[in-house]
Amino acid sequence: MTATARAHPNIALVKYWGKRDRSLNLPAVSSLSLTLDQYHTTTTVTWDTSHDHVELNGQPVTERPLQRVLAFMDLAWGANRPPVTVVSQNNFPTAAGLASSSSGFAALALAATTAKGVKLSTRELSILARQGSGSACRSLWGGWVQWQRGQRVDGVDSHGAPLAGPNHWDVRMIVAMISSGPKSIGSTEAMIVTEQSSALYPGWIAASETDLQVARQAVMERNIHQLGRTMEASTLRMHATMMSAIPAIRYWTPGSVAVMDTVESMRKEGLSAYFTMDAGPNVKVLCRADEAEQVAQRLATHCERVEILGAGPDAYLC
Ligand code: 2P0
Repeated sequence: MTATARAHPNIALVKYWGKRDRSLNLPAVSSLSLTLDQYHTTTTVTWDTSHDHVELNGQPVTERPLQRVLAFMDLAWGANRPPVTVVSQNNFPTAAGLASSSSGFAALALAATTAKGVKLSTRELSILARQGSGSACRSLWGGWVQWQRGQRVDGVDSHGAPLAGPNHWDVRMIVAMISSGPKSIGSTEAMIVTEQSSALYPGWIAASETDLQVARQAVMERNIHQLGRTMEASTLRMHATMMSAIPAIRYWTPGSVAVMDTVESMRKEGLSAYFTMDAGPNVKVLCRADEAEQVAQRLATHCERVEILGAGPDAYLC
């Protein structure tokens, strides 16, 4: 009744922001991501313990985050769920816009079902993980992964699907760490405020399908300029949409802007570097593998620290 799984977080190149169904966690748009190599979440699930207990990085999880995990355990088990113990560890900052919920719920889905003695297909695991956190449905696979929004009301056609494995294309994603502290507002809440109040939200949805097609083609053709341009357009459009919400949601800090400026300067000098940002101040920079050291050195003058990451593997049992 116990199992341990590990999953790696993914960074969206074409972003997911907004839901077409909140209870099933169905997205308003399709998205495309790269799973990272060195960061990971390792989670052990043990069913039928004396009482519910959830622990993250050595600390008990309480209140809303605990309710969120236990609701997911209800889903993973079905009716008459027994008490459960979940022990999870991230080897990178949690809730800092570095996609810890993507690796977290992917590892939890795999560990929970395996510990129950059920073997689901990766697609079924992806559908389950999506209901814990949308981006988690992409972290079951390594490398380049697409999440189709799907059309069905029951959500069974809304899951991740591998586009290309981690060895398809040797690029780097450099994390420029501006702050490793938790974000000011969680993504789920921020998405709701955006959907309800941003005048730009319909435009965001209308533009994203083209971004997805262009980015897909760029990945398949290993065209970093086409992918980078599309990635920046997607991230800027997503942030513009949330900045125009009421109240405005702004994850950018002066440090984030300084990193974006540096990326633009490097590009003018001929380097192939492009930025993306998620729900936090940290900036991630996509670049060629052979330029990564040079790009990282330039970024280091503007942030707490930099980490050079590559494409990571599928989620797996430990
Ligand atoms: C993404 N983000 O595509 C986007 C871009 C952040 C910005 O998915 O509400 O934790 O649990 O489905 O997956 C972060 O949001 O949100 C996210 P829920 P999630 O990676």
